[in-house]
Parts: sequence; C-alpha cells; structure tokens
Amino acid sequence: MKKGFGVILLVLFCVMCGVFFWSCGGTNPGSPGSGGSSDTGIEATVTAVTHSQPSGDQGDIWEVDLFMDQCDATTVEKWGNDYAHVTFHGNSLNPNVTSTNELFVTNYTVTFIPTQPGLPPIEQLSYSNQTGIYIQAEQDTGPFNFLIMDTGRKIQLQNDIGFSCSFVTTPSFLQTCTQGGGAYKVSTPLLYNMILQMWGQDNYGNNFTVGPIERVIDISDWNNC
Ligand SMILES: [Ca+2]
Repeated sequence: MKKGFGVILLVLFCVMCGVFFWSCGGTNPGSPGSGGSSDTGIEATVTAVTHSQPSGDQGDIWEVDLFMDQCDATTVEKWGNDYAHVTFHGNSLNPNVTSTNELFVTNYTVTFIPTQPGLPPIEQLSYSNQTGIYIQAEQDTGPFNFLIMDTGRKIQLQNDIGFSCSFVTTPSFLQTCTQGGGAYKVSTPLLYNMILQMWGQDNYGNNFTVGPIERVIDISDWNNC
C-alpha cells in the first residue's frame, strides 16, 4: 500500500516537472519563432525573402538547380550556390521612446525536411559568428545574404540518387554525368521543406531569435541557360 502511494507521488512529481519545463521552452536561441523582444525592446520581423542563384534573383520562387548543363557549343549554364536574401524590420515595443538598441544576427541554421518518404537526407547548414547583419527599431534593414544550399550538398545529392558526375575546369567548369547506382531510388523533383532559423544578440548581450522562414524548395535539373 505504502509502495503504491510512493509510485503515485513519483508520477505526480514527474508530470509537474514536465509541465514546468514545457512552459519554459520557446525563447531559447535557436528555438522556433521570434523571441527575446521583451529583453531587447525590439520585436524582429522578416518583411521580405527572395531566392538567388548564379543565374539571378528568382523572387520568392525556390527552384534549386541540381545539375550544371552545357547550353551550347561555347557556353555553360551558370551554376553554384543558392542564397536567401532577407529583409528585416524592427518594431519598437515602446513607440513613444526612440530606441538606440540594435539587434545583430550572428547565427543561423538551414534545415531540410523531406516532404515524402525515401528522399535522401540533406545535411543541415549551420553558421555562427556572422557579422554585418543587423536589425534596428522602426526601419527596414537588408537585404542580407544567407547561404541556403552549396555545391557540395548538390554533388552529394547527385550521388545519392544515382548520378556519377565528373568535372572539367578548363576552359571552364563543366560537369558530365552518367546514371546508375545510388543509395536512394528516387528521381527529381526532390521536394523539401527548408527552415531558416536566425538568432543573435543586441548591444547589451541580450539574446533574440527571428524567424523561422519556411519555404518548400524544388530541387531538379532546371534550365538556366
Ligand atoms: Ca541545370
């Protein structure tokens, strides 16, 4: 009888601990959602996002080119890293007082969630100690560049879905691919939910988060010739 009562007490204790820690979540750096504004006095928001690649800015269209192609006898497709261009706005929590504080985005991660079973995993990008990315009260800043997909991850994806590609660097960079093998029996388009989470500190060392920005990206052999 006594032992049963002790078990009930233990269960109650565990439930209360769970509720306590659950209610504490959500404002740590790196956690989803904007946070920290009560400390910094500035609520950071994202006002615009566009996608760019070597062939140019696509606006809010997220077509990621997996393969470099030969356009004609003398030209090759522009191909390489993809970026998000992000514009921020700071809302002052006390609009009657001019805030001289600034928020500095120093860290960010890009995570890829497959939208269907069987897609290869894409390694998360994680960067820290970024400089020059700032958010101020009552104004827009940016756009600032965030690397969201590099050529190394594209080449890994090519291999994962069964393309063996060789590279020539003279007279210019060109890849030639043959198909066969690969650990994942899937074909393009490869659709992933991309999550860009950003965080940093203000002038006084207070932590804040902004985002996440979420977009579905379509990784295929796009024609950018
Ligand atoms: Ca292409």
